[in-house]
Amino acid sequence: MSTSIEYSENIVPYTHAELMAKVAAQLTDKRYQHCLRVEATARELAEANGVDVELAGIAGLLHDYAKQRDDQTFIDLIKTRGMDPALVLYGNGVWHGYVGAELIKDELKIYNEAILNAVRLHTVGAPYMTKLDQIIFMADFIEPARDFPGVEEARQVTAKSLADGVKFQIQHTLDYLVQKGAPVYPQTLATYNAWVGGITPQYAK
Ligand code: DGI
Ligand code: FE
Ligand code: FE
Repeated sequence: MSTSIEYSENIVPYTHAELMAKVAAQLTDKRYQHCLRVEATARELAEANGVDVELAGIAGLLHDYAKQRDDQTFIDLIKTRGMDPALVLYGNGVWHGYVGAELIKDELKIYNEAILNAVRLHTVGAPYMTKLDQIIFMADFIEPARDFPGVEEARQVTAKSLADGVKFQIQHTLDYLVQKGAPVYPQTLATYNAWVGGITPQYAK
């Protein structure tokens, strides 16, 4: 149970209970419960893939910390922090990871770049992703309450190979965006090109 987790690595200046309360305060109960499931799934994937379990759990718990901020908060941060100006053209789906990491630094005083990067990349991925990045990306996609056609296959593929899970997800996401006629953030396409299209060698690693 996530409520019985005790931190021992001093990765963040909080107890697990304190960090849960900080996340809960920013989100509806529904989305907070999703974060707890992503935390638990991330810990399992970390255990299975030789990644620090405490680190993965923290990143999982925090991944949607900024999801419910208003658009103007994100737009202001994109402008004042010198982020990719093209980001303003997209929406919350792309912003809450990339720009959300800034709010985790500002408000929670968490500066661990492994955690921040996993949060930044959790929606759109990247051509190169650390194992932790891959774990948060996948935990968000396959946590137990996810229910979409293909999720069971995604779980099975990911259990066999984290990298194959990433490949599966980015292909699924790009397909979904194209079907909807939704705009595709260039990095989402770069992730697809790297992991599915074989344009960069990362997938072979
Ligand atoms: O935050 P969650 O709902 O738990 O999940 P998420 O962060 O993976 O996804 C947020 C949404 O972002 C999801 O509906 C897919 C969408 N998305 C991913 N890549 C892109 C995108 N939306 C647009 N418009 N463009 C993208 O490149
Ligand atoms: Fe998200
Ligand atoms: Fe999420």
